[in-house]
Amino acid sequence: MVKVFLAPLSAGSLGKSVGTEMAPDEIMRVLSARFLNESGLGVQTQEAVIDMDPANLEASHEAIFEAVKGHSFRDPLFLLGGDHSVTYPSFRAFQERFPGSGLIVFDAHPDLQENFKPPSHEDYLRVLIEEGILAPERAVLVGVRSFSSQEKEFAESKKRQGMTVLDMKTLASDGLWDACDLIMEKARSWPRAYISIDVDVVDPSMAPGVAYPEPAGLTSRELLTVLHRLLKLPNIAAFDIVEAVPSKDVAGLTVSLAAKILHELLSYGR
Ligand SMILES: [Mn+2]
Repeated sequence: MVKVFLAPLSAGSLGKSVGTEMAPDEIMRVLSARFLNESGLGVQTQEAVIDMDPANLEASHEAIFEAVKGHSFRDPLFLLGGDHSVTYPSFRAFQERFPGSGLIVFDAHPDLQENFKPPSHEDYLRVLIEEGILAPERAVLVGVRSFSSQEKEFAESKKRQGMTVLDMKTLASDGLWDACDLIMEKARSWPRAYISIDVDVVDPSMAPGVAYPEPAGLTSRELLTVLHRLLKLPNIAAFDIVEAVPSKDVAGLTVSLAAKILHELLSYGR
């Protein structure tokens, strides 16, 4: 049995991803009806619901921090959000467990807005970097295609310090295979890698149930191709899947994509 942590949280979304608290249950419901994944494996899961307080973001983050800190890591961490702010406490606990680790984020947006407290889904990545929890040279952003000017400025300054930004334009012109090579070369130098997937990295035609649909993203197959390749890394120890909003979904496409992604990730190391 592989443990899957559920963090039904939308309090970190500044009122914009309301409904994402419904995603973990929906994703697990769809997952339970699936047969084998594309590697021919059917992996049994056990849910571990993390107690969220919708009125208290800091307390919710603390609960996620404690849950991740208490994880055995005999299997990787699998965490379902919830809005993207869940990655803040989760990576913080991960970093305490495996110092010097890196974070690979798939997202249409960089989540690098001005730091305000407590960290939200618009600035969690900036907070991780500014608080020194994540060194810029161990941050990799993949699939981004919409920046505010403030985010652009921050990203450029962190790129000079080693942050990797494989934006959608670069992915499309240089190809996914080159991008994978680059990510894997970086990740191999870290003790452990954490992969965070905001489902809005996928094109809204295939993942419409998100707070900020951003056109011209990865296809669902392209995302899976990259993930299948990254799963060959020996040192991945955590995955999260965030920002699906079931109430905005069309024909269950986004939830079923999130469930399929999780299904593929569950075979890591097996
Ligand atoms: Mn995000």
